[in-house]
Amino acid sequence: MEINDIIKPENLVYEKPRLMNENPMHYCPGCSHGVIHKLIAEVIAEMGMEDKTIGISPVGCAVFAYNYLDIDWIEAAHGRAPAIATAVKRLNPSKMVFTYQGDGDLAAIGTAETIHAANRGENIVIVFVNNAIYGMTGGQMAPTTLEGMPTATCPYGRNIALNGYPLKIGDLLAQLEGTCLVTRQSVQTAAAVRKAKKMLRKAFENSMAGKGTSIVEFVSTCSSGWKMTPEKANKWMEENMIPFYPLGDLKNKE
Ligand SMILES: Cc1ncc(C[n+]2csc(CCOP(=O)(O)OP(=O)(O)O)c2C)c(N)n1
Repeated sequence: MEINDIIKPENLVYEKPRLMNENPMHYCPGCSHGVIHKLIAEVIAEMGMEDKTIGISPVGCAVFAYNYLDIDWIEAAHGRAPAIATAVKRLNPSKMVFTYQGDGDLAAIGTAETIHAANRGENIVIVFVNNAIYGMTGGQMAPTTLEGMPTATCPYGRNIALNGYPLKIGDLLAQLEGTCLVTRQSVQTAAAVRKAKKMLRKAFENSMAGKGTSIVEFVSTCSSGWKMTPEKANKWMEENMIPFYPLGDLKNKE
């Protein structure tokens, strides 16, 4: 029997998104970045925007996002992705423009860029991967680190008196007039992945409809930085991260 006799469209239950190339990913086992990349690739292809999408990649573990998704990319300096996305979208209004940022990138060094781009209502999508830690540099405390959560720079856990409160930047962005969609999603189960994809699609559609800034936050794991197995990290995220960063829409303007 030939392979084409087996792989008939009616037998196909899964196909790698066309926009994802064959480059082996550098992400750690259990990392959320790979799944989120896949969802972005699927949504862009389903919208038929393969040749019209420009991604702005961050500094952080996703610095190599441009190696995996075959679309146009620009690499931003740490935290500056929303400022670059602003220029790219204003100069190319027919393009679909998104940033892809970790919590260190978006909610620490890039706080000003993020807040002002969102407040201006730039017609871009901000994909925000919140793993509560600086992943790439070895698991240091981020603004989003939970109270009591140990990291490389607060080994006894985040101490509010010393380090301040974890920053719910999604809630803050939802208060701004310029945002039309702020939603918090995750990718640890099949159901969560499906929901997240739906909201990602809505965000990209909003950007093309000129509705303002859409932010899709992904509450994520970092098994290496958290020093947990992928399975334990997912459980820890469900038990600790999601109660503090509840999933769902923080704002969804029709
Ligand atoms: C201006 C500047 N400051 C600091 C760094 C070092 N640096 C590289 S990645 C990173 C943290 C990234 O963390 P995050 O944005 O949360 O992404 P993750 O790696 O967790 O996906 C830092 C501080 C840098 N590259 N440039």
